[in-house]
Amino acid sequence: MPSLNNQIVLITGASSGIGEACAHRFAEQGARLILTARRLNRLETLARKLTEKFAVEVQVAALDVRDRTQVESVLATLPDDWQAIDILVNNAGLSRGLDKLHEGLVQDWEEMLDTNIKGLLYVTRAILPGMVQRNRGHIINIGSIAGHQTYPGGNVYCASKAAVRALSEGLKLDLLGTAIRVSSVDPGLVETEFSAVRFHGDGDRAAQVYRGLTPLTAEDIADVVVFCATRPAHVNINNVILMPVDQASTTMVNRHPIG
Ligand code: NDP
Ligand code: 8X3
Repeated sequence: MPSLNNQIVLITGASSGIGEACAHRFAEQGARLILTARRLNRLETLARKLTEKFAVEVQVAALDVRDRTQVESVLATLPDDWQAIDILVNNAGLSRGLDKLHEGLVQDWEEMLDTNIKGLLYVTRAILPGMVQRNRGHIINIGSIAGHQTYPGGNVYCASKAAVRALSEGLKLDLLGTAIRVSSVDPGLVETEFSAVRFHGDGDRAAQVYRGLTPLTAEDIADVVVFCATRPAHVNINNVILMPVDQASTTMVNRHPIG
C-alpha cells in the first residue's frame, strides 16, 4: 500500500464530523496535516490531540470557504514547506432546511450554494495549479447520495451535491494526461452535526433523522477516503457510494422498533 507518511493533506471542515475523522485517520498514517474550518478553537484542540497521539505535524487555519479572498490569502501564505499539498479533501459543507422549494429560505439556499459549490471551487482553484505544476496530487471531494437521488425538501442541497458530482467528473476529464487523481466519496446517512446544522440547532428534530436505525459513522467515511488515497499511483477510485445497511435510498430506511 503506498504510504501517506509525510504527505501533506489539507482538509476543509476539519472541526467536526467527517473532516475531523479524516484528520484522525490521516494522522494515524503519519501524514502532515493542514486543518481548516471557521471554528479555530476546535481545530487547535484537535491539532494538540493529534500531535500528542501520533507525533505528526499539524497546521491549523481559520478559513471560511465562502470567502474567496480569505481562501486565496490563507492558502498563499502557508509556510513554504507546507505549500506542496499532496491531497486535498474538499469536505466543508452543510445543508440548511428541508422545506419545499416554494417555501424555502433564500438565505439557506445561498449558504448551501456558497459553501458546497463555490467554496469547493475556490479551494480547488487555489491548490490545483500547484498539483498540476508538480504533476502530483489527489483531490477527494465529499459528495453525497443526495447528488445521485433527489428527495422531497432536498431540492437545493441535492442540487449542490449534484454539482459536486459534476465537478468531480469534470476535474477527472480536465486532468487527463496528468498524474493527478480525483475521487468523490458519496455517503448516505452519517451521524454527525450535519442534521443539527440542517435544522438550525433543533437537536430533537436532528435526532429523529437517525431514530431506530444504525447510521454510518464519520470514521466509516474517513476509512473510505484513506482507501482512495492509498491505492497504487495508477489507480483512480472515481466514485464511492456508501450507505448504512439500514438505508436503501435517500427516502427508504429501515427503522427498528424502539423497545
Ligand atoms: P458536520 O456539520 O459535522 O461538519 C461540517 C464541517 O464543515 C464542519 O467542520 C464545519 O466547520 C465545516 N463548514 C461548514 N461551513 C463551512 C464554511 N463556510 N467554511 C469552512 N468550513 C465550513 O457535518 P458532516 O461531517 O456530516 O459534513 C461533512 C461533509 O459531508 C459535508 O460536505 C456534507 O454535505 C457531507 N455529507 C454528510 C452526510 C451526513 O449524513 N452527515 C452524508 C453525505 C455527505 P465550521 O462550522 O467550524 O466552519
Ligand atoms: C447527506 C445525506 O440523505 O441527508 O448528504 O442528504 S442526506
